[in-house]
Amino acid sequence: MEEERNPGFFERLKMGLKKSRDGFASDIDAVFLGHEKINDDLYEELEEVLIMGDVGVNTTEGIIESLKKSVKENRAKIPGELKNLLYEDIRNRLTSTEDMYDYENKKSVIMVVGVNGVGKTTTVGKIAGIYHNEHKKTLVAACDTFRAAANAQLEEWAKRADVPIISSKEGTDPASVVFDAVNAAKARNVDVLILDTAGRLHNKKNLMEELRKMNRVIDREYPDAVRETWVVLDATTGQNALNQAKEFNEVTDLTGIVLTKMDGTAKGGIAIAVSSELHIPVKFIGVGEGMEDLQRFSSDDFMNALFVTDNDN
Ligand SMILES: Nc1nc2c(ncn2[C@@H]2O[C@H](COP(=O)(O)OP(=O)(O)O)[C@@H](O)[C@H]2O)c(=O)[nH]1
Ligand SMILES: [Mg+2]
Repeated sequence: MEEERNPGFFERLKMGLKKSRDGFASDIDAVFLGHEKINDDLYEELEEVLIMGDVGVNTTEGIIESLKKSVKENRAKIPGELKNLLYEDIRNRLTSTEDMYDYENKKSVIMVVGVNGVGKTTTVGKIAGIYHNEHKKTLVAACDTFRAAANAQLEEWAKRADVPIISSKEGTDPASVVFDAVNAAKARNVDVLILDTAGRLHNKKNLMEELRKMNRVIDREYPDAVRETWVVLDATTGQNALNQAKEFNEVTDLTGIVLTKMDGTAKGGIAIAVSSELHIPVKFIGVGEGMEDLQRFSSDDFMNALFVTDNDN
């Protein structure tokens, strides 16, 4: 994986996170620069900046509390030390697990869920492109049969990614598209099958039924496949994104998060909030509309791309 990483990769991430660097990250930096001592005033300002930056009240409180403890343990005296403790704390909250990409070495089915407009179809297309470039046999399926345009949009992406697609007609039962897709995947010895779905959270019961039905078809038709279910979250919607993830997690077992439109927010803290509160790893991060603007998530790269370090000044 590492050797296939293109050299512009980190630069692209950094560019995509520019708004958050100039906003959220430099606001944090300013708090530390504005104080000579670690005191209540500093903690209060930091708390405010974290909450304003979409880290959310719960996670922010957790961070402040753990910082106060670390400061005691480490006998930290100056704001610079506290800043390093903060970065360390944030890094630890970015959930990543050793096995989070294990499915890539097996036959897998990735179901992509999320509410309308968050970037599901785009994400399916981009991920298909990534896997195709990595020489994995990839298939996508248009299980969003709610809107006629959804199928056409995915066809466009499939063409761009140079992967085959199982198309569908508006109004078809999504479970029957799943049925066709998993059987095609088995017959063609596909490595990764990616399912685009319709997001209609306003009717939770319907959605739950629909997801359950699709899951049942995969369980029955393709029991050997490794199953992944990812919720796509639009970073520009802030705390709403967190609530959406929670709701989807109630109706299906999420194994991953895709955070899109990070390029469109100045509040990069949402990545910290979702990771810290849901304990589900962010697997991919979207920083633009193009094919190349989706990457596997690395907490180290994310930290380095987002936060202002002394070398930057
Ligand atoms: N700026 C930006 N736009 C994105 C990103 N991901 C998706 N989009 C845009 O979001 C819009 C909705 O995407 P779509 O895939 O149709 O969402 P869906 O309704 O969830 O399938 C499209 O205009 C995409 O180009 C991203 O990472 N950055
Ligand atoms: Mg769509």
